[in-house]
Amino acid sequence: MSAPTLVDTTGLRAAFAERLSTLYGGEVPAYTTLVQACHEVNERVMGRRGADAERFGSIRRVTAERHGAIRVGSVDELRQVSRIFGALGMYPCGFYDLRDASPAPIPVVSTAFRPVERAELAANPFRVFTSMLVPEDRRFFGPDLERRLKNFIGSRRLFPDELLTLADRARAEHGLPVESAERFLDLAAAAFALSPEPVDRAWYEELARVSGVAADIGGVGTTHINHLTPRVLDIDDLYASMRARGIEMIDQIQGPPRWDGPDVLLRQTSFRALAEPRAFREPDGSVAPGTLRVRFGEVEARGVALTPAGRDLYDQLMTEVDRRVQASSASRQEIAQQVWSERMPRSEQELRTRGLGYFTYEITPGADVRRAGNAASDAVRTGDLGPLVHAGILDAKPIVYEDFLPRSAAGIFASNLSGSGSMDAEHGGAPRDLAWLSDALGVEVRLPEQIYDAEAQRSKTAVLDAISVQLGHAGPDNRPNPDHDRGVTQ
Ligand code: OOG
Ligand code: NI
Repeated sequence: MSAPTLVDTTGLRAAFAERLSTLYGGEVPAYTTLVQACHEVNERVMGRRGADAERFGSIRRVTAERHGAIRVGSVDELRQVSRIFGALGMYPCGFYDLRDASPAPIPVVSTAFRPVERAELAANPFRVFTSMLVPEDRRFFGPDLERRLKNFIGSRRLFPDELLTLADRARAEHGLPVESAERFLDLAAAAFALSPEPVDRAWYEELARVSGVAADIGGVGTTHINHLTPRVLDIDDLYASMRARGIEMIDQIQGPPRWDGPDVLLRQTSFRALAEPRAFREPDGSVAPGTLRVRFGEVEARGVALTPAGRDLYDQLMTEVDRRVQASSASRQEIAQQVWSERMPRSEQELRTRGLGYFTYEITPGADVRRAGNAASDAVRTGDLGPLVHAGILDAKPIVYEDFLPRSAAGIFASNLSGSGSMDAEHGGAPRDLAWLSDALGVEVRLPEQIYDAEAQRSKTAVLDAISVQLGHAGPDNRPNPDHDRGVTQ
């Protein structure tokens, strides 16, 4: 007797990422060009750098890796999103407030749904940057518009009940039987497709005067995936390849500059999608054709996750770049390279020893811990792995950054807005933070740095245990100790 085959959580996530990729490629042809260009660049980098190219994730992972972005209108809608992504093993991580972002304030707060465990990330790291409108924020919306927005959003249904029920079942059972899985994936992908429903022109335009993002969220009856981002191993090469293919990219790569030191955090760039045909309902009730530009293309390269101290340094350097850009005629890229070469650690090793980046550790294959002399027992005693890494006994591997950067996100939003919108800074905004979001969602929103830190700590404990075992079981003056199965910690 065999049980019906279950598609487990990881399988559902991988299948969903693939479906969205097919869907988006059908809707936005430039996306397919982008994915093709990424494959070519990744192959070139693999050819050039070999195993080292996989330092931040296997080529299998990187090839399948995507992040998407969606936008919703209320806490209720976000809770439903959380149920659907929960079924895919994706949990809210991080809090991004884009309401006072530059170059353009956006009336949303955001989180990212993603896998958390290293093994899950390695199997498929699909993540979705998810933004929620804040109609209560008086800097953007007056009381009357807030009320009408809430009515509109409150009366729509983004996700059918059947989808939500299947999602709940998948979460409870850690997967779904094949047939239900197919149904779930069909419904989930359909919920993020662009709707053919006519857009109410007057309503859409009223919201667009406040913010293009408010119109995209609250001006239509559905949500949609607005970009799907592949990962690339050399974003400068990719940028040039896309231009050579005739696709107009935004004028720069966001995040850290290209330089000859370690890659940190996240570098992203994007292209503006062409206007897509949409039907509009005119004030007289007639339906007329028109266009909207709501979907675009983005690509990213990822580097080492930074500790809070590393992140502070990164933020300081970005501020310094801004300052010098104001006062100089050199390009932002040149200035950023200069600032980086003055103040950013030149090597991963230095990032680690200065406590600026997160790393995991393993015993270097073939290394003999017992030959490390006192360094090994000292490490067990003090917890300081530095000397063992230095001696080549341990290998320190960077933890890849799995999250987003608020400033880059704001730049991505802004580069795809037609109008600049309007905000009245005289009014108070509605306070929102990570704790507020956790509360509203009824699910803990994790702090990314805590996830990285826990992983680094776990790895450190595991490697110290392994060293203890090797010293304890094979050390020259080790005597069997029946009370102590590891033998060395005293
Ligand atoms: C999200 C923009 C942010 C990123 O990669 O930083 C983002 C949006 O446009 O909805 O996806
Ligand atoms: Ni993005």
